[in-house]
Amino acid sequence: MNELFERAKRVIPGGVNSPVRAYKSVGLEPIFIAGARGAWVTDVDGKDYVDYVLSYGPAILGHAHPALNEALMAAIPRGVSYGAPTLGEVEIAEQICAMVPSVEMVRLVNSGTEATMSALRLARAATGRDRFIKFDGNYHGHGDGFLVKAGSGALTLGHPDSPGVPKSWAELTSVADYNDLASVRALLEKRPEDYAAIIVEPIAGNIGLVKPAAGFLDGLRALCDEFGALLIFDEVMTGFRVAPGGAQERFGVRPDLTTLGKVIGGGLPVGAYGGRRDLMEMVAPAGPMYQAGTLSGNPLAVSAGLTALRLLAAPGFFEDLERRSAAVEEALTSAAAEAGCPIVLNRVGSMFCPYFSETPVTTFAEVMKTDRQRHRRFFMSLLEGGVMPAPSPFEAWFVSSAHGEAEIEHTRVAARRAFRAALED
Ligand code: KE4
Repeated sequence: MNELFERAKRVIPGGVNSPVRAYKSVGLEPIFIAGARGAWVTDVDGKDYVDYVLSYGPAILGHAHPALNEALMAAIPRGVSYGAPTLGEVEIAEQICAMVPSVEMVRLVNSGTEATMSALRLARAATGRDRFIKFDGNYHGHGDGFLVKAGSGALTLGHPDSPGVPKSWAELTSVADYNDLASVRALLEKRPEDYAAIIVEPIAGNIGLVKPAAGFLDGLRALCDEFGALLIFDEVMTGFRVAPGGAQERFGVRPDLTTLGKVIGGGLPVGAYGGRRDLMEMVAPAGPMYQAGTLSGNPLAVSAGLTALRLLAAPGFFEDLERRSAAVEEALTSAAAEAGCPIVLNRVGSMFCPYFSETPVTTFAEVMKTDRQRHRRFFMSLLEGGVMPAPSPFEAWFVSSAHGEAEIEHTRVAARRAFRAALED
């Protein structure tokens, strides 16, 4: 694998097409994957792992799901991209509007980054205001204005504020503390007429997993109404993951705009933004706010996404996924207890994060105090044991409907050893 990485680094920056894959934060060389099926991935040396990365969220049905394979095989002979509207795009838009409570209209794009960039532009167009508020550690893709105290790979690599973002752009981004409504009000009161939007991960999945405190999301809704800003839920990670209608269904808070990605494409490149009809009617060609994309609504990606969403919408899917996720949580927490290794495991549905901490982890500041050396030793031992979480203490783990008893027992055995390894200071 080493020679493949050396070869990759000669032609790809850092040898990877997305920084978090580089394994830098755990001081290892990245594992190259040769294939995947169900809950398992296989590396280029033929080693199998139970996968908790799941492509950072999309593979909620497990890898190479037969129904998705069938949909893709049927779509390919029809040609893969036309640059023209198709029936599939109407069907997936109807499916999204049926599943996500606040979405009355939706525009497909090709990534979560495009979705958040477009939603922010729409909020600015609708309000005539330029500033917006994000939260420390929240990650909304690599759009310039969002790379200010960003989470995920930006935080992992220690570049939460990236060079190359014009100062004048970063200036329009205000950063508040997650779960701290007073920090939001303070910003709004300083410039009561200037904020177009508050964008938030309704569950903070890019600093591991931090849940919204009781009243936090409702509080943001009220603050937006009080100051005339729009509330954007970035559900790229939580959408179709923590409930059929995402976090907004789970927590009962209605944003003005929602961004989506990951699961929506069934593993193929699909993002989307949607919400109130009066706002979405402003998007070209219906309205003046311009946004476009050659491959937006791509027929191949839509065939996979539509198949995936229909499977998720089936009765009982999320109850089954909750049972599997609870079993994974129990396997990890009991393994940690048997090893005498104190952890805090934060979970919402089928996304979770085990932190090496003896006290609750409910804010970004508390995440930053968790023990990363223990995480690194834990991670390395898990890999040896054939279990693959994300290579960063700032990424969530994901469970799929393909994670069964065998995978969970395999995880328990590997985790027992890994928690003991974590303690070997
Ligand atoms: P993409 O542009 O990577 O499709 O989506 C950006 C994005 C937007 N909003 C949220 C809440 C997200 O979690 C993401 C992307 N998530 C990371 C994983 N934490 C992507 C993994 C990567 O960068 O390789």
